[in-house]
Amino acid sequence: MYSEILERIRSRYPRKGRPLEREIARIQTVRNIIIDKTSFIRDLVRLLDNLHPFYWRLIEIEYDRRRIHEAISCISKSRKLVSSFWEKYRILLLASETPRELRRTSEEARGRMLSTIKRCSRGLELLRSLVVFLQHLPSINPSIPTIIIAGPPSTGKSTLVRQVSTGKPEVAPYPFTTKNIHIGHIVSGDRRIQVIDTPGLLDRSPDEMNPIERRAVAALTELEGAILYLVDPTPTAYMGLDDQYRLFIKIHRYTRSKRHYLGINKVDTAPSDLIARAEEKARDMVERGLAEGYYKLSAINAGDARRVIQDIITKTIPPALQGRP
Ligand SMILES: Nc1nc2c(ncn2[C@@H]2O[C@H](COP(=O)(O)OP(=O)(O)O)[C@@H](O)[C@H]2O)c(=O)[nH]1
Ligand SMILES: [Mg+2]
Repeated sequence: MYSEILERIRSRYPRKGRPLEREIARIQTVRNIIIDKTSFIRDLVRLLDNLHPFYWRLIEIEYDRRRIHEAISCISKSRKLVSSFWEKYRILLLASETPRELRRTSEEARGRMLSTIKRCSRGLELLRSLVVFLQHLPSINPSIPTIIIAGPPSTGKSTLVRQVSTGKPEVAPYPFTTKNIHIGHIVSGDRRIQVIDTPGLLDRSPDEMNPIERRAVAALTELEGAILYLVDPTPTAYMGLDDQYRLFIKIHRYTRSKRHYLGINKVDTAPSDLIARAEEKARDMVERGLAEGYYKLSAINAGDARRVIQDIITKTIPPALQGRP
């Protein structure tokens, strides 16, 4: 970034004209290029000032928040200094009495401008990479209520998200992980809700995740809304029922700040005795304070899926937030 500034200065450097005008043009060129190349930080500061904790948590997976603030402060100060050097040295150039003094003053001005920005060169690199990172964030809108669907593989999470979404769910890479986030949007009148599925994350135990994945899970808990954990009561399931509830307890441990609901899925095909067993365990979770409640549903049935999501919204999201994008 600093080398880009030098490169740009070299290519734009005024070499013609009478000595006084030329030297003034030279320091002005240096000033303009530095200001121009660092102007992105004004938008960045505005953005960071209003950034939702969800995105801050994602940023903090890879970046040190203190370093970001130090870099911003370094660059803001340099910008002010460079502008004040420009004001001051322009007057000194005008007052120079000999060509030698003119040249020396101009050199000094350029040297001081460049060295103030050079001191921030690492910060500049950092912020530039942060800007690129911010441009590639998943299109989750943290100010819209979000229901996160969790549960072991094959319990019907993707089916549920598809069923309740208005339109096709979006798939976005989840930063710093090899995983994707699937975002379903529900638009009902003027209300908007997001339903998300995180394959490879909330379908397995956080105990077995790497630190980055665990922090990616933690970031999700900043979103307003609740977690719906699906279980499949049938013995053909990927996991036995006991293991499915054990996994729920583990996921709960890492997402404690959220409200949790259980969804006993596939009631259209599951034998009634197994549904009853799943229900018994769900009641146990509610009694232990791990879940707010449970539903029996069939995610392949759109009406059923919507009813469950709607009920969770009504129960967990304050009316003031419902449908205020
Ligand atoms: N019978 C029945 N099958 C379902 C239901 N929901 C999902 N499935 C099926 O279960 C399988 C796994 O579903 P999927 O949504 O991919 O599960 P995920 O791995 O949790 O995302 C698919 O074959 C679905 O069609 C349901 O309510 N009833
Ligand atoms: Mg899936």
